[in-house]
Amino acid sequence: MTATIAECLPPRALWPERVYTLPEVRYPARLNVARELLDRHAEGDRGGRPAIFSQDQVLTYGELARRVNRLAHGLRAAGITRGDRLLLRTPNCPEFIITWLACQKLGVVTVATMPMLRARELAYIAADAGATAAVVWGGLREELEKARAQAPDLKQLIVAGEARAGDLAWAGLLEGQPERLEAEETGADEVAMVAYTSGSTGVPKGCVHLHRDILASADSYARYVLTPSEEDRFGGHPTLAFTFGTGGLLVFPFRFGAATVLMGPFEPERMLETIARHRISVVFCAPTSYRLMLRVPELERRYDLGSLRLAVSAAEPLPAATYTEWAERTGVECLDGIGSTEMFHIFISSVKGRVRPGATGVPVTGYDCRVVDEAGNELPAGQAGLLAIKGPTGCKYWRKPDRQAEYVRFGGWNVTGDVYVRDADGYFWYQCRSDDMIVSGGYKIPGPEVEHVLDEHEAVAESAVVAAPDETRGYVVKAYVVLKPGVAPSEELAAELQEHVKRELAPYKYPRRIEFVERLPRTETGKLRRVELRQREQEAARKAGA
Ligand code: 3UK
Repeated sequence: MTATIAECLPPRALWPERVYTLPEVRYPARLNVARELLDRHAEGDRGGRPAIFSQDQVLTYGELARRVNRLAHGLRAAGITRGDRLLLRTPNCPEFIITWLACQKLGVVTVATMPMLRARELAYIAADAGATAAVVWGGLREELEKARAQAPDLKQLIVAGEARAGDLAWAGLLEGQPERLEAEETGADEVAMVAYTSGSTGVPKGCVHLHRDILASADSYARYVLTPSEEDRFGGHPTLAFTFGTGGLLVFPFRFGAATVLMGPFEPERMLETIARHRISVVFCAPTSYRLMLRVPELERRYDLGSLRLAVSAAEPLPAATYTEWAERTGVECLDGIGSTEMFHIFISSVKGRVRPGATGVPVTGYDCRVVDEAGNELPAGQAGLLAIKGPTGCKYWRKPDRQAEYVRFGGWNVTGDVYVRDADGYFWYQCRSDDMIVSGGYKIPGPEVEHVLDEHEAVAESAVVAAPDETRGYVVKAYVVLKPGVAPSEELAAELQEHVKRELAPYKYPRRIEFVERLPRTETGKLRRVELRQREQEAARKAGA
């Protein structure tokens, strides 16, 4: 028996306190996110405006609304109704957006999964979410079909893109269906989606977002930081299944009647070409992607980036050096912002014209952000502590009451697990994840701080710094280093890197151990998986001790 939604939500007493300091986020009790994002823009003359650019296809708001309505009728005819959970597994293509909006119109809860996930991970998510149906892209069906053995509730597979004989085809569901459909009268507090974390710190956790949460992110972050208009075109590479992408490539453009530009997998040249060809004005990328684009020779001469008004960087800190080089070469400001799957999107961001390179930025209008100690007391400027957030969005873990109590603490604050310093001017500076703090011989050393310094060395392409168990010191600082092409690893170079860190930072922070590697482990969303390197070190220590 599939669990009911009410059984999967955390107890109300453990919900974060919701803060509505902005008039824009005080929504009526009846609210349907798809009506707000789509139907408002599809009526009358406005329906002729572009909504989605994908390869050589353009979908107007009017056409998009007709397809969404036809699919919604088709899903209903297939027995899928309000409160059901539908797993969504496609690349970044119009079918994702059409399915997502059709589900929202019906009050069906979407559970989008990253295209790269494998059968075991998909089975976990499908079973945990209680998904009874899935929309899957033909080219991504195999792993989901394997997963079905462990996900008994998953009864219907709807195949989009290339379907085979005998499939319940996505395209078939639209056939002969009416082009109009009134959205369900969903509640503002009704569950719209469950987004799974990438699991960079353990098993994936479902994060619930209500109809109002999704709009609130657009009406705080997007409205005030991106100042969008109907003329904007949003683009970028994050998968639509990641809330960074759901916001940047679906919710934000559609909230403001703008267009979204979808593209295939990220490659630096393809991203630059897409910006130029589709006149993208706001682009969303992870910091690594900006660095890769900057490596494209003569990018400023070869690509016309004149349409670009803003670049957004999230998922990992944007180093000052990347910010500066991007600004100098493209003339466009890159706004760092920290967001999370739990909060739906960005809650601290840099603001155009007031960027401090290296800082994440200032609290997004509508959010209250503090740095606190382990007891929840606010710390003065300059002291490192835990980041605590309150705002119109917040963490509600699906079926994880224990994790919920860890995330929501100190009387309703969201505690993200990040260590931050607030400066005297109110800017927030990222230090590390609380579990990336290396304690060595009694010293506290933020691994990422050492990485930044290593990365400044001319021989280094990138690095990852973690704690390695050590008999004398408890732990020591261990650096995994990827060298630039053409640079050969050697003991001399390792010693030189150690000296470099000692010169730039308090000497106790230098990496006592250095290992040269070809590449670093990353999640699909581009995050460094330090957890994997930590485990490797634990394992090695265990073997050495045995
Ligand atoms: C880290 C950052 C420093 C930080 C995300 C924008 O990354 C997103 O969501 P995830 O759930 O991870 C959340 C964690 O990632 N992080 C994200 N951005 C930054 N650290 N500087 C940054 N700018 O540890 C945070 O707790 O995968 C980002 C929008 C939506 C998202 N889901």
